[in-house]
Amino acid sequence: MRRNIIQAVCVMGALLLLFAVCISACTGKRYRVDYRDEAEYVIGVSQANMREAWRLALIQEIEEEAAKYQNIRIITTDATADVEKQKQDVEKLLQFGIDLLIISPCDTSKLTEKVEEVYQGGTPVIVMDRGVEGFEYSLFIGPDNDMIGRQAGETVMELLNGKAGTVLKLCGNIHSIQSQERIQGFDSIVEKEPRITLRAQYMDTELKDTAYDVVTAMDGTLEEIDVIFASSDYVAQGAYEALEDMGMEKSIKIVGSEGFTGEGESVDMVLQGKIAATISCPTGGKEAIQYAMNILKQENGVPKQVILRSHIITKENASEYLAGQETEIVDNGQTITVGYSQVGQESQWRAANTYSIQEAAKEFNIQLLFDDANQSQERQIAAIRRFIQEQVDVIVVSPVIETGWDEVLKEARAAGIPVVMSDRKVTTKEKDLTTIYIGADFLEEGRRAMRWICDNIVPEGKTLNILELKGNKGASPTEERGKGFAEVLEECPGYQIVYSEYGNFTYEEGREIIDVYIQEHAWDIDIIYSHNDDMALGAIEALEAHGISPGTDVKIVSVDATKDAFRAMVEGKLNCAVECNPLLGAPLMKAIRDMVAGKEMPVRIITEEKVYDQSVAEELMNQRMY
Ligand code: GZL
Repeated sequence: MRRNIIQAVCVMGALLLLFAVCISACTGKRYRVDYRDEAEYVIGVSQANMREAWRLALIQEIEEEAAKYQNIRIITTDATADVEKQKQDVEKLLQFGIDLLIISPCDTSKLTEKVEEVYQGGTPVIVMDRGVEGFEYSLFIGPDNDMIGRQAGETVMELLNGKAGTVLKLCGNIHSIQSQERIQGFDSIVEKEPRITLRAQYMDTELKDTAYDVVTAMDGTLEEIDVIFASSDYVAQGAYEALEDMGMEKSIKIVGSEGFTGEGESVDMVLQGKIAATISCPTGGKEAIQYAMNILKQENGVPKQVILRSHIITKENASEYLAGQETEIVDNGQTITVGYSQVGQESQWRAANTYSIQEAAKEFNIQLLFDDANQSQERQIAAIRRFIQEQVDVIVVSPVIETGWDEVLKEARAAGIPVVMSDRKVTTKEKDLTTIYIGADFLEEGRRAMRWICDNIVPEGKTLNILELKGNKGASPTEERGKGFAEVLEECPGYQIVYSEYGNFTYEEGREIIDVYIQEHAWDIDIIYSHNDDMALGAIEALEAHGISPGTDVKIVSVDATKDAFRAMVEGKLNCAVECNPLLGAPLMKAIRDMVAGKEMPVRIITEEKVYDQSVAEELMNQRMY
């Protein structure tokens, strides 16, 4: 009897499976039962190659973090450094029915189209380490390779201690964007010192054996070398072993990069005095899974880019660095007190930004001491000093201008209070006076404005005159939107900026600049580029007062993309709005809670932004959140 039941169940099971396969064959859909099991989410990971130790570390970190979640499954592919294979890997992962793709591209430009296709097809994409061109992805997580190079350069300069010397750059994967950025950052520091002679040995791979062979082959010419900068830790290890076999390990110092921990790895070698230093290059694997879950659960506050922090690891701080890697992240939900110094109330963007911060503070259990500086740096500095006296847990500043903050930031550091930069950046003489920057990529916003002009306003037989309405002098959005715009302008013949004036991001001053221009010149402007909507809207009022039709007689491109800008586009008075997202509250407060809980902060978190024009304004206007 029992046997008959078992047989019947087997037959039923086989029929069911056959039925499922038929369904799958008929509908063309892979039946997920074989890949999903009980997982709620399947995450595909396309790795460029699994032969580089850093890439293996990335996969390991992803898998370790994913193991903390019961409801996700990871499927990993190895492109073996082959672009075409990586494209096939991505296709295969999609056929498995993945819910999100994490990809570390073999090659930035050659994988851009495939990443765009997946993202635009509706599958969220997290790009890691090597980027892709443009912004058609959900999130980028990676190190700042230029910063890693600069930190290595600073370390080499300290090792030479102001003396003349010869430095050998021993670099692999020279065609990879990260090697190029690291070398660019390194050279930018070392080339400042004329007494340093730079030599270079470039290799096709970053394997230890390759480095060993290259350095060994240099025997006889190594005598003049004082320091070797190795573009990865395994190159550093290969160089060290070669020098050791030639009895030269004491006469030549080595600086590596990647900062692997574990027995015999680079941090261990630093502790043993084998290499002088290494620069950490975090993989971001843990962050990738954490953000993937935010994306899959459609939580708000997911940024566009997370740039990870790298550290200079020497014998003096290596033990502290290792201890920091083991820090347990504990957020016991306690109320955190934050002193926030806001620029002022100069624009609608600012009003939305302030509202977003105040609302998010409530959501994240943050007690907010909020000061509005009315665009006065002096008042911001006074507010920061008040926050220090009140011993807040964290200080946040949206600085009205970039410079003049060193002294008060040193006071905050002396008081042990971390300072977060929100919305705008500062430039300080001393390093590490601030923790993380959360905001926009102003350079890219400027580029996007001019790219839209180049694509949509075609010079017909004459050079088009541009009038630029600038924000307040010295503010990072003003300087960088101007710089980004000028970069693309250089690539686009047929346009010229004929007038450029500071309008301090206000409606009134935007209007006033146009009034003054019209009084002093015959109207000869074809395009107005405004650093924000408020100045653009003031300019529109002035143009209409003088009988000039905004949006037709003169095209107008603005930055921010507030609801009033959408309204002006619907009315045909504004032609393009480049988005600058003011809703920084959620990512800011999430970062503050993570920082207080002991999590290492990225260097910067960049928000998601798009470009809008009249073709989409009516459809999207009512969806705008600010
Ligand atoms: C940009 C922000 C700028 C806005 C303006 O992040 O600092 O300041 O573009 C605002 O609208 O006044």
